[in-house]
Order: sequence, then C-alpha cells, then structure tokens
Amino acid sequence: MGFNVVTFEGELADKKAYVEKFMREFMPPENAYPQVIHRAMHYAVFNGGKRLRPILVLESAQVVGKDLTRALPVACAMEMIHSYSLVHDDLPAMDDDDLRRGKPTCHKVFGEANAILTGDALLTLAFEIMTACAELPGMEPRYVAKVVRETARAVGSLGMVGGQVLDLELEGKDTDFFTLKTLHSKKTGALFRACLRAGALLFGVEDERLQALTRYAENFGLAFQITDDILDVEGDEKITGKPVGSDEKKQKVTYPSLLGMDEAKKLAKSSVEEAVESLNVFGAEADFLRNLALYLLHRRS
Ligand code: GRG
Repeated sequence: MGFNVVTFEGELADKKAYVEKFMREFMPPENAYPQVIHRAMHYAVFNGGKRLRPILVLESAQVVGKDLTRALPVACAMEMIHSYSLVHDDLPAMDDDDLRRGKPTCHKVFGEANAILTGDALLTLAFEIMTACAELPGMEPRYVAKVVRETARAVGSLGMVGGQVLDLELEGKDTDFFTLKTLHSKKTGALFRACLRAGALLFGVEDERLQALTRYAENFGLAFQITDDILDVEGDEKITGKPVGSDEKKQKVTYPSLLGMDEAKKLAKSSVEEAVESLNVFGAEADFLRNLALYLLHRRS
C-alpha cells in the first residue's frame, strides 16, 4: 500500500500520546518543592512537541525485534534533552525568541535565571532516568552505560552544543554548504542519531542493523533540517506576505538560502530516498520508519 499522509498522521498522533503518558511519569510532580522550577519544567516539556525523538528510540528498539516498553525510559529521557535544548536556544543570549510552539518561551514566563535552570534540570533528569533503567529486570547495565555515553557525546561539545556554538558564530556570515551541513549534523543530527542507535544499543545490537539505523538517522536528520528550513520560508512568506530575509533579526544561512528552493527540495527528496533505502535490511517492521522519512516531504510543522 502507498504512503497516505492522513493515515500516517493518525499513527503519529497515537504514538505521541503513548510517549507523553510515560513522560509525565518520569517527571517530578509540578507541585514539588521548589514549585517554580517544576512548573517551568512541565511548561517546557508539555507544550505540544511532536515527540519525534522518543518515537525514534521506540521504533529502533522495535525494528531490532525488542520489547519497546523496555526502551521507554531512554525514549523519554531523549525528549527531556530536546526540551532543554529548546529552552536554552530561546534565551536572550542565544536566539532570543519570544515564542516557542506558538506560546511564550520559558524565560518570558519564568524569567531568564529560571529558564537556564530549567534546561539544566531537564538535562540532568534525562541522565538520571537513563541510568535508572540499568536496574530494571532484564536490562544489561553495560549496554545502558553505552547508551548513556553515546548520548552524552552526541549532545556535548562534539555534538549538539558544538553545533549551537557554530550556529552562533556563523550568524550573519557567509557559510558554505559543507560548513552548514556540519553545523546541522551536530546541532540537530547528533541527537536524532543517538535516538536511533539507542534503541538497538540498549539491547546489545551492534551488527548491520545498527549500521542501517545509523545511515537512516543521518539521512533523516539532513532531510528534517532542510524541510524545517523550507517550512520556515514558506510559513514566513504566508504570514507576512514578504520574502524571507526582510526582518531585522540577524539572518542565518539556511539550505534554501544557500542552494535555492528547488535544489533544497531536491536534496531533501534524495536524503529521504536514501533513508528509506538504508532500511532494506529490515522487513515490514520498519514500515513506520520508512513512512516517517517520507512524511518529512509532506509535514506542515
Ligand atoms: C542550546 C545546547 C543548545 C542547543 C540548541 C536543537 C537546538 C540546539 C536548537 C533548536 C533550534 C531549532 C529550532 C533548530 C531547527 C531544527 C529543530 C531542532 C527544530 C525543533 O525540533 P522539532 O521540530 O520540535 O522536533 P518540536 O517542537 O516538535 O519538539
């Protein structure tokens, strides 16, 4: 059967609801003392994210034939890390954004100091949740340790933090294709890669299936970023009626601004095709991941 956007969006919504139920269980209650930080953490996490990263962890566990419920703590931890990165990214010292997912950013509601601490608390909570899963029945602590190490590396100075540094450094400057690709493979790609590898590594799977998931992750990450850039351009043009680049915020180089819209769309399509092809080692159990890659070319948010 061919790919159907509406059917797939339904599947995605079900998986999102499933993940969110567990995420709440892993968070300290909103009224825990001191309340302000816990309210801010809940505000940052439960505000309409797509939950792609935890879904990727669960799917990768499933495609290697494992019980995905055992990957739930790691899956939820990945979303805490993602939420932390968004809270810090929005800060005045970084992107200085007033809105995130259509609502006031964490620092606008809770103040800058609390927003910094919210990010810190979410990042540390993620590693607490991940390491606690080593104690669950049937889990192999050395595999959990491997996932913790890979995740820490993916989001540290060689990965997401490094990508953010490059992003800030290159603001308003000319950037070539290679540098832009490196920046995004660190800033957003490294966490996607860690998520897709985690579902396999958690169960000691390190064979060609791990390689296939890694290749999928790299192509998925690239297609995700290009389509994110395209959505930004098309969304902005729809809202303002003006070509992008005409506001006063410092301009960032994007795939469409560097390659032109047609070439950017071609690159997104070929990355999606490669992501799908990389899953050839799997059977129908990888259909959701195949469709998720195809969905990038249709997404509206
Ligand atoms: C502050 C260390 C540090 C890193 C921040 C990920 C990141 C690095 C910044 C996010 C800035 C941004 C909007 C990048 C574009 C790609 C991206 C990560 C979009 C947001 O991810 P989605 O679409 O978000 O999965 P939702 O809202 O669905 O969770």
